[in-house]
Amino acid sequence: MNRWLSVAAEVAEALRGRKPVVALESTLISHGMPWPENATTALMLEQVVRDHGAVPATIAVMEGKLQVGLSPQDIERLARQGPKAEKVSRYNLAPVLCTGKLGATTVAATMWIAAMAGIAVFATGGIGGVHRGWSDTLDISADLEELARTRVAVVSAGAKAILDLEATLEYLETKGVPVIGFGTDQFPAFFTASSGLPLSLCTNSVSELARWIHTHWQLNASGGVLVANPIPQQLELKWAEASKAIDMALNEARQRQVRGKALTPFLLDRITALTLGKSLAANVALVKHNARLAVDLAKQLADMHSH
Ligand code: PSU
Ligand code: MN
Repeated sequence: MNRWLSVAAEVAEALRGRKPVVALESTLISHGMPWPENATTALMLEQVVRDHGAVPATIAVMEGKLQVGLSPQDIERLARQGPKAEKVSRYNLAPVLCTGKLGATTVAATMWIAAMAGIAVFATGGIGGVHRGWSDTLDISADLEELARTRVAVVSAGAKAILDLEATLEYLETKGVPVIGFGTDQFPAFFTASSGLPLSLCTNSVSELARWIHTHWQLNASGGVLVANPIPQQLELKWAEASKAIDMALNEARQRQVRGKALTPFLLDRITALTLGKSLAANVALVKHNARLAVDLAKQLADMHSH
């Protein structure tokens, strides 16, 4: 095994026995949510995965290792450090590892590490994507390139609604990434169940979902699959409220010249304040919902591999 990889005993045992494992990311903890909701959410996600019969593997960079499977103490440390932890993507993973800093992994870095460890399913909130105004800034999340290159199924509530969702879908199509709506034929918009953008791939069945993913990989395709699982309707934000808060937050970011890796955390934080915490509650609910689906998907894929 890779000398940089440190896999928790429980996770290693599950992988050896071809039992279902679900990877979870850590940027969501340190940069995506405030203390203490970030800690309670991260611990709750692990519990949801366990309760439904899979092993959780939260991933981060710690003590000069790619740590796959964290202790509750590790999770609390990441949550308390918050934005002081490095936000790690593909471009800075090696340097952060070498300097021994605490690193919170984005979707991109988490996918990469999960693939190294042999984990096929990963649950997050919403992936990064093509930012609005991309033609001036060229700000396109490395999450999309990672989906193009790394064989992991990412269960998400779509891409974050702060983005240019139409351009994000176009980019994924160009890169050959299947985007599969689960229980919907529209691309979800993170805080809300639908963006109004149609998806041509959709299914209501986890076994069909697993079959499509398995077959995609059997064709020797490189790259991941994006599962788009909408937030349950009773928990979603109202579109008008969400889009108003997003527009206000985007304006503030422009005025204060917040750019690059700071942009997504800034917007999420401002939207939480502007919606009086409602967007945070929706974010917690949607990741939990994704973790639940990821367990079922991991079980199906594990079954297919053991036959
Ligand atoms: N999903 C959430 N909250 C988050 C993220 C995802 O519900 O904070 C994080 C993921 O780690 C994702 C990152 O990779 O936001 C995107 O950052 P950027 O736009 O800078 O690539
Ligand atoms: Mn960016």
